[in-house]
Amino acid sequence: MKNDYAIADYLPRSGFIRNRASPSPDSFPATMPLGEFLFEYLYRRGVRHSFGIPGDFALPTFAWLEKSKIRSITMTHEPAAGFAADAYSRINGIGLVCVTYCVGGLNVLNAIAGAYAEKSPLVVVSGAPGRKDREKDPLLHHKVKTFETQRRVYDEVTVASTVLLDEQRAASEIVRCVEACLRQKRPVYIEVPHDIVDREIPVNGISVPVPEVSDPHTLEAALAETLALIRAARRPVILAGVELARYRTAGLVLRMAERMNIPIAADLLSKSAIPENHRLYLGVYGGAMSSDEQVRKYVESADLVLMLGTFITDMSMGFYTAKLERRRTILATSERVAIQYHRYESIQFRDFLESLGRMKIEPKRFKHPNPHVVPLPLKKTECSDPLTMLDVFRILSLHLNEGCCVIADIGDSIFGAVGIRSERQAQFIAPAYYMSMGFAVPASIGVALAAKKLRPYVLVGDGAFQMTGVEVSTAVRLGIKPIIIILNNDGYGTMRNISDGCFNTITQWNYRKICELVGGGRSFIASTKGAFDDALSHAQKSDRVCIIELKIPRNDVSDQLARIAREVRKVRGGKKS
Ligand SMILES: Cc1ncc(C[n+]2csc(CCOP(=O)(O)OP(=O)(O)O)c2C)c(N)n1
Ligand SMILES: [Mg+2]
Repeated sequence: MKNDYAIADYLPRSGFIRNRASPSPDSFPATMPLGEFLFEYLYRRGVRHSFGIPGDFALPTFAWLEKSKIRSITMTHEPAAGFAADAYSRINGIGLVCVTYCVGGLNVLNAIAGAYAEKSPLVVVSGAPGRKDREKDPLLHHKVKTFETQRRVYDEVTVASTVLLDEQRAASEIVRCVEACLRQKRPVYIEVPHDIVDREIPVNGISVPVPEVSDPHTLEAALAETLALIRAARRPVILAGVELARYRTAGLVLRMAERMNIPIAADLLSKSAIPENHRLYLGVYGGAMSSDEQVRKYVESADLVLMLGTFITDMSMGFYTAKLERRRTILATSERVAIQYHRYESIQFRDFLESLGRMKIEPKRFKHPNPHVVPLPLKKTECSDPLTMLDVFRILSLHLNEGCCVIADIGDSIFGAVGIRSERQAQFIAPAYYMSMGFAVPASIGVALAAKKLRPYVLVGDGAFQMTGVEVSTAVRLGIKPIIIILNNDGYGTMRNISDGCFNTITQWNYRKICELVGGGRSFIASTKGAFDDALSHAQKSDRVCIIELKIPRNDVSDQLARIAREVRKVRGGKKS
């Protein structure tokens, strides 16, 4: 069997949904100061927190932010602000980053690129030189090539951008960008010149763009074809994608699956979009990166795979090891509906899912292939055994419940996390497609602020921790209490398993001193299974930031990483350590 999906072919472009009601234009006064309107509009569209760092060009904008109902969170470094806002957006539905011109805006760019790639709806507001400053094109601090440079760079990582140089159009430009962000679930860029932000701008007459609708004939034809395929299928499976989380349609798909009795697998990016303790849930599918062989076999032997909101990426498909033939798949995303070898355009994702949910279909026969998926409890006799990667995820799974959100960084933290499976429904967030290191510690701040009931559980390698780990200081200052688990395997373990060299060596930090450095939190260190289990129990009872350093043997890796590294070596070459 072959995999005939061309990955680039299925990367989503853009899409529209019906959103919660947009604010009525009449509910604003006729004119408002630009800064006041900007943050009031963002507040009304759901933003409650902003992440960033000010600078002189941005100070007037930050002054309006401070006067608004949005809480401003100052982070230690712009990349961290971007990661925090990205995680916040994934949970809250929209997020905000506020930075200064170029030194801040370009510093946060990598995080915004990740948000674009993984469809996270966040708004970037950047302070900027004033309209007057730009006359005669002087050399002003922070300018790179032209005054347009930052905006042009941002055009590559956003779905809408604007520089608010014209007071008459400023309000409608703000509305256009914010609405594009909400509809397309991707970042937008708003540049605010410092000498315009205090000006009174006309606000009456702003119009909110009308949502696109499905073409009824195309929708009907696609549904008829889908219906016929589902009816004929004896062993269908749903591959639930991340767009179900972004477009808040997971419940819709779950009810449909229940009525039709069709099992569901997730991929690494969408893990936890469907409750993992649901009777129809199989596990994570991703070719060689699947959570177990049973899931892989089930999905690859299904006669129909309904891929709903799924991103088909190299990593989520286990580095070209997934076997999904287009002949037996239906792919529905916010971009298009593709059935077997042909595509339907002009269909709204939600319309397709809602109509599909109304279809009358006899429930399928389904026997769960793997009923004993929850992790084995820790036996007293094994407590003094050295900790292995396999046990890290098993022991963590035993402690998770509905109040936990696991955030995995890049490295074996994310590959091994495929195997996390709890009896109770924990949440999971990871940059599983764009794969930027440094995401998880700052993201825990975004998660904690977006959902007060969720306690973040960060899984981070020693390398990734050294990139953004000092952000624990912000968590301490805000009284947020993530549990940060540092998987210390003495360097870049993932890279070592693909190709080793001195470039994979990093400095050994004394991670226990971090709490002292940032003035708060509790630290633990564990090298046995029992010590990790104890540390987790203590951390769960603690109301402080907790940092647990795990001493992982240098050459120990999760099964998933071992398999993926083997595949990458096959394609790219390289010598394992
Ligand atoms: C920002 C960024 N830089 C570099 C990489 C490439 N990269 C992927 S994994 C990795 C090593 C991660 O090391 P660590 O955090 O210690 O985790 P481990 O692999 O040891 O589990 C590197 C350098 C990346 N994904 N992101
Ligand atoms: Mg490491």
